[in-house]
Amino acid sequence: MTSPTVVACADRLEHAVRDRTPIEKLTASFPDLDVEMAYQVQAEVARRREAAGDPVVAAKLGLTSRAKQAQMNVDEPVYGVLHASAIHPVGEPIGVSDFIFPRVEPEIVFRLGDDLAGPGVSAADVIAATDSVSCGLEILDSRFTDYDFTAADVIADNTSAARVMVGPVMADPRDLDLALVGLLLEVDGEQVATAAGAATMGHPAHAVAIYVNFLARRGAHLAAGQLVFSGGLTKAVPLAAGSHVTATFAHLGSLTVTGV
Ligand code: 0L1
Ligand code: MG
Repeated sequence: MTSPTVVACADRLEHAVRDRTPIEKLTASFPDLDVEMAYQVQAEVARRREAAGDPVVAAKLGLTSRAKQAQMNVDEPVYGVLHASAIHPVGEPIGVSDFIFPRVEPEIVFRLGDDLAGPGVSAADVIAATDSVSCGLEILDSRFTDYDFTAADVIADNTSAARVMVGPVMADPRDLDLALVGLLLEVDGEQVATAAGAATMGHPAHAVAIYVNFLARRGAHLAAGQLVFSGGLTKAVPLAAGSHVTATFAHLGSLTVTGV
């Protein structure tokens, strides 16, 4: 049976998304909410969305770079899921009023060709199981007042997942050193950050391997065909109406999101 705390937290998060209104962080009302229970809350909200016809189609890693960990004051990676409704068409603007605190971050996206199951998965195993890699943008949205949370809060909140975009270039990861793939992030033509793939735990495939081994401890795995967002390479930048955020990657092309 799902615990009353998990149900109550899932209810609050669902209402926050529906009403586009921030809520007090869950740990303020439920001080016993730990990381383990937070993943149960995340799974409960995902289960409800799937039951409503919105399947999980991708996985996401969060807080895999020091830039992101420092920005959010949480020093461990966190994991979430992406539903079909989260995949946003490239070139279509994002209505910022659909969200509470929309922010954007650049990521490297893996498209799996084979199932990936731990334990003992290495970065080389991840590369071997990957069909292609692309550039991506994640549009985050925290459901918590002042975008302030603990690790347990943000895990329960499905790691602030809101929307994602995937670039059209599909590169073979065997042809690239993903650790050295460079990235330039611009807001309205102004450079705001630079990074390389190594920002995500030394190598994006290493970050994915750690995630797959985490899943194995929970009796889960990644399936062929899934997309995996490997985590923001830079800190996230706010998305304002009328502004354009562009990420340009070496070898993987570029993506722009426009706020309206
Ligand atoms: O994708 C992420 O890094 C999500 C975890 C951090 C939460 C956030 O920045 O909203
Ligand atoms: Mg992210």
